[in-house]
Amino acid sequence: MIDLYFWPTPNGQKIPIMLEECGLEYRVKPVNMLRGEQFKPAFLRINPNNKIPAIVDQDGPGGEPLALFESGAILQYLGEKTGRFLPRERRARYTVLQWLTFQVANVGPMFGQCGHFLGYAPRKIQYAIDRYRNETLRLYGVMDRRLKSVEYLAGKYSIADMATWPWVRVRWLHRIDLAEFPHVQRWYEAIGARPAVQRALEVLAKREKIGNPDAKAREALFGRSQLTQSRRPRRVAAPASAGRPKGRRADKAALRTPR
Ligand SMILES: N[C@@H](CCC(=O)N[C@@H](CS)C(=O)NCC(=O)O)C(=O)O
Repeated sequence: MIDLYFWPTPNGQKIPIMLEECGLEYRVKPVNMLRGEQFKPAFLRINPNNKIPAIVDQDGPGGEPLALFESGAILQYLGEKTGRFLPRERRARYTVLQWLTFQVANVGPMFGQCGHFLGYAPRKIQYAIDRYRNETLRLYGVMDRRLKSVEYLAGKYSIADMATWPWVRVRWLHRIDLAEFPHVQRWYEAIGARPAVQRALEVLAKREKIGNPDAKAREALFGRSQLTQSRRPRRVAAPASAGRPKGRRADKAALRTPR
């Protein structure tokens, strides 16, 4: 049994897609990040980075439970556990890992910032909007050229597609018109038609809320909660000249990281 720590967002949805594709048994543990549940000590013990998704595989390696965070690591783990959507042959495997890394290192952060400055920032900052929307458009171009010559990002349907697809699904937030990227459109529709993907989208579907955060969500996601978590407040944006603790003080500070 796999416990899925989840909220219905593009990063979250990657994991139920893979779980459904593989027919793995899982139970959903909602982490309402709009209300700050990602800062609960019990969740921080699973993901000290206070983000969904995370899993606990009760039947991990050696029969012991394994807790994992970072969607890319979780997808690889599930691919290895099941032998599906992550080939063993090295050339094919690294092609998948390359496009998976392309998603987690580029698509996620850049589309995310694009959506932030277009749909979440309390004031319009044109430089930031242009910067991240241009990057988003550039990445759509990379995917479109790739998908012109192959059916799926790594050739065959894989965890790289599962990681990328939910981000294309919320393209309205990034003001992307798929008609400009016909190969991405063909790929998007093929994946969206898969029964496992449709089942995955039903997980907590009623709680899905992208864009227009209310004051509580804004505080949980972008406010001081991010710095204080469940611990004592830290000073925000100390000047660089304030210096970092050295020697034993630094060691003690490191030990305060939630575990
Ligand atoms: N690199 C992480 C990103 C995860 C992430 O950004 N999760 C967001 C939701 S899409 C989250 O939990 N945000 C809550 C917060 O930042 O407090 C991954 O791929 O798993």
